Amino acid sequence: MPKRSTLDPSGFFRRIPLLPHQLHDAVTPTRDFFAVAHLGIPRVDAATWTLEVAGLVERPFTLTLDALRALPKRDVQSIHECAGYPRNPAIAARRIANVVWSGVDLRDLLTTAGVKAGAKYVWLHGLDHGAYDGTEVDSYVKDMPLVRLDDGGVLVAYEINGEPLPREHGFPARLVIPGYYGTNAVKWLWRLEVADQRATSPYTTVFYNDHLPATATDPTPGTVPVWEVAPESVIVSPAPDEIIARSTFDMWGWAWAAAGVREVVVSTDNGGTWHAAEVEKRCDWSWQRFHYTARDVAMGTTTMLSRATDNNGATQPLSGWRNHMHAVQVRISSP
Ligand SMILES: Nc1nc2c(c(=O)[nH]1)N[C@H]1C(S)=C(S)[C@@H](COP(=O)(O)O)O[C@H]1N2
Ligand SMILES: [Mo]
Repeated sequence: MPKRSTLDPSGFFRRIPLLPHQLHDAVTPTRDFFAVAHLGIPRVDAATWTLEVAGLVERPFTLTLDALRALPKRDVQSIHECAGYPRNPAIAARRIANVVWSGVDLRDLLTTAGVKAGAKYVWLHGLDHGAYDGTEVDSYVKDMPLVRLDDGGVLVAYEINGEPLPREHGFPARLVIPGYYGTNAVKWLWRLEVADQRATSPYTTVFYNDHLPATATDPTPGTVPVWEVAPESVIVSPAPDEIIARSTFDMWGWAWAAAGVREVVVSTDNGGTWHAAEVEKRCDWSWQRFHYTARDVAMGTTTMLSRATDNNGATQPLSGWRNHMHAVQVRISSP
């Protein structure tokens, strides 16, 4: 274990995200980026910080920050989305941003270390410690299946939007797994541990596990880790409670999914009828802009909805899950 870090502040920390109608920028400025920390914000001295690569590897090693920065650098644009409440997946928190991360490809580090046969996961250890929801830990620990490395883009990131990571976002380095929920993007990273089984931390066994619905044949189907981001979309314009003095207007927003979005449909009559929106291509794991010109919308109060479908055919439910549809109520008035 490293020397125990000082937390400043200690305890649960968050910065409120932009609301959907405030997400004007394709790349979220760092000052507008939401923040979540369960245990506090460690003070980390860049001069003494090191990253260990250990566990089921042939050649364990330790890197200083200078040594990490000297390795080949990669940029990846990706959505970054909080999975919401660790024990309640039914709430759509919509803490979402889209940023450019820079750092070292985890594949390169693990190739240098030489992964041993039988290894299946990498455990990601953060320097923060303490109690959350009555559970005490020495380190915030998450895990990732090694097969995720085949899709590329997994970084030990030390920059966001071209600047060093701010303290609250994980200085000096964090793991970024594009397409995975933010909870897996371990900040203040100090150890990567290759293993043949899932991590035993409360953050991988209790929190951030979805309970599968019981079926007639399987009354206790168990849980699935909160890893890949499910398809989701938000309406940026119009804004909630906007008064629109015309029957034809533009509707646009962002759609995203780990697998990429293949279709977005929108409704201007609370789900009565649906229309295909135009969807832009994605860049790396970014969100994708969608756009629709609404025509001849009846006067009065109405609810707009958007629904994304990903490249695997998965789509958004109307309610009751973290990725349920975003609804925006507006009023169409006479010009
Ligand atoms: N070490 C550590 N990493 C962490 C967390 C944490 O509490 N400790 N919170 C996770 C959660 S739930 C989210 S949503 C993201 C938030 O990242 P951000 O604060 O940079 O937006 O960090 C993740 N990584
Ligand atoms: Mo989160």
